[in-house]
Amino acid sequence: MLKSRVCDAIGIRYPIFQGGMAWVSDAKLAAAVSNAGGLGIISAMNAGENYVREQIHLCRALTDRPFGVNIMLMSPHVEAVAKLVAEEKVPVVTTGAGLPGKYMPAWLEAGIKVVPVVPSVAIARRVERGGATAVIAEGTESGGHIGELTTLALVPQVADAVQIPVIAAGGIADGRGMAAAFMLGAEGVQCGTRFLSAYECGIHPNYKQKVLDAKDIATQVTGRRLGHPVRALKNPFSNKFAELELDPAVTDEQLAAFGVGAVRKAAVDGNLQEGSFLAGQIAALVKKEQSAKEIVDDLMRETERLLGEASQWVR
Ligand code: TUI
Repeated sequence: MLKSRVCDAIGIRYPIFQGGMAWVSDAKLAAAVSNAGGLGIISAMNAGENYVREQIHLCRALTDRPFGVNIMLMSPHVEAVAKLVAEEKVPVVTTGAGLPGKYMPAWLEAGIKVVPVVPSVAIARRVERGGATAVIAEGTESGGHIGELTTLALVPQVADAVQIPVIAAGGIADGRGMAAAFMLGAEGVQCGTRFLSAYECGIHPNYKQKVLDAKDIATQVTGRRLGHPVRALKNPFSNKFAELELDPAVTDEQLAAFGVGAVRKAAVDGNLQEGSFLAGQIAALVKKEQSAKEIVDDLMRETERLLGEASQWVR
């Protein structure tokens, strides 16, 4: 059976994290993934502490396994939510879209395992020095807010640079991606897009259908001009954003204002015109709706088979 330091450090059966996706990753999805033996993660996104507290309590009611809370460091409520997770002593905190340094002492004091998303070697080294349990090296193939480097380039460089376990993210939707991540030096994976098709994922049916219909070149990156590149499925919203981004008459403030609320419009309302349907480059590999348990079991079975057969190439 495939095991790694990630399983031991976090207390999970399988080294599979479910990404903390804004307006997607709620307590129900997180508990389903944790009950399946992976690590389910609640997204604190831009929400206030009351919403996040409610989700933590709901997750505890639905599973007695470890789970995580993802803190988006650009959130206007980051201070309050950072304090809340320490009070609640959630088992794991993952962070994204920034440097978690100033919050880490309080989280570590509360006994929380901190696993930041890192887009580079320098940031991986920094969070290791700050006491991180592991890092998530997320390549630019992923959905949502992205860094520059690909998973193929980033993971082995981060694995060489730190002693703590590396979890690979970005472009991983099946056992082939997961086996490849282990060959690059990762000891776990984080999947986001693959879990969009889970029965327990409560997004609007239009969002699920868009993922199931996606082709290889279905995603587009916008927001580079604002310093926050974001990958989403192409649609009228992403096309319009791309157009405004190139227009010198449009100010950065106007451009940012155009994007406000678009992720909610996709996930909650299923608004095909005005929503931002965040998804990674592997959306086309997501072919059917399944339970979170079926997804985790498929990933593990395929990965174990591929890694077991890998010696066939050496004669
Ligand atoms: O955070 C994500 N993915 C996200 S956050 C998000 S909400 C949002 N929406 C619109 C614009 C911006 C955010 C949607 N998807 N993934 C983890 C991630 N973290 N990707 C890249 C990073 C990252 C980037 C820079 C982590 C640390 C970092 O530090 C350097 C710095 O300058 O802060």
